[in-house]
Amino acid sequence: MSRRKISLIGAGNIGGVQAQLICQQQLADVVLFDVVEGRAPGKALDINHALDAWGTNCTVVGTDDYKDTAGSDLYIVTAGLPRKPGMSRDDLLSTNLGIIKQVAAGIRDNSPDAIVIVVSNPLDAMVYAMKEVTGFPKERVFGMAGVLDSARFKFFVAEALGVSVGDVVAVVLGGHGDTMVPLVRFSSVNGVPLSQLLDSDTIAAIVKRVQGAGGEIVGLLKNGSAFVSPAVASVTMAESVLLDQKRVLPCAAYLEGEYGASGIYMGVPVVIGAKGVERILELELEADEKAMLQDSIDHVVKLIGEIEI
Ligand code: TXD
Repeated sequence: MSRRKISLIGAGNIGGVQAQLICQQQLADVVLFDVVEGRAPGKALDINHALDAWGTNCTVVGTDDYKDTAGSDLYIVTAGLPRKPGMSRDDLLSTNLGIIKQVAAGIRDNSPDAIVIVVSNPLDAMVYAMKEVTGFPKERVFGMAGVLDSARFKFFVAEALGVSVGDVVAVVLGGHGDTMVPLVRFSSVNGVPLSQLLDSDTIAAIVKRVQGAGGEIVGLLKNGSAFVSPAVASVTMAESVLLDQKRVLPCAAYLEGEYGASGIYMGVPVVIGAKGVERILELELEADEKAMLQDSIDHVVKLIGEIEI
């Protein structure tokens, strides 16, 4: 029985950390792909020289040829430009759409049965384009955003309360952008509602910081965006697929009526297993939560409407 195979399309800041994490966790052999000459092979060699210390036999191959990705069980796609200070994720649409179309064709033509996790921004639109160009069923194409956004929410709550982040439950719905919806009512510290632990102003400030956390990091780094936490979040999703863990995670999934939306990708709670998105969980929302989510749906509909496949 051979080891599983994950191909990482994009060997930039996030791709390099993803390859490292997958090897360290002995999840699969890795093919690291990039169009910049030498970038993938160079990072592959560097990571392979750490395998001994990690006690793993998973290896990394670097390439710029999609044929080397053939037969992959899973792809994680970070190909595309990151934001610069002052840019919104949506500003990346036209450039990254062209890249994603190219990537989708490479995946479709070499691994027609693969599962694809998209990371590239603007996330909800890029996942949509990936599904449209590959022609893969909706359960096999989904996006990473909510796992990162909820991790940010958890951290800010833990920091405010001086508690372990592992004891915080935080839920974020909606598009991966300023209209994302941190659901305070569904968030807690070991079942204790946030409203019993933090005053409303502090909660409101945390919600706002979660929505702007990506931009906060872009502003600090000046050249590039968050990359360790997105790598960890996407590899967490990959692990749930490869080990069939049935994790309940917030992911950008294709909606066909759920949450009152159809024909778009958006962040919702899903069950992730060997088949990909195996189930979408519908939460009962109150009027104010529904209104916030509708704003997010409207924004994603508008963004996807700008896509020409
Ligand atoms: O939560 C989320 N989904 C976001 C996603 C969190 C953080 C970053 N987000 C987005 O991921 C970000 O806005 C970018 O669109 C992607 C990748 O971010 P990263 O920080 O890894 O960008 P880099 O370091 O520029 O790496 C991108 C790589 C780079 O090496 C390019 O040469 C390569 O993508 N690239 C390509 N690879 C394959 N095929 C094509 N056509 C291609 N074009 C560029």
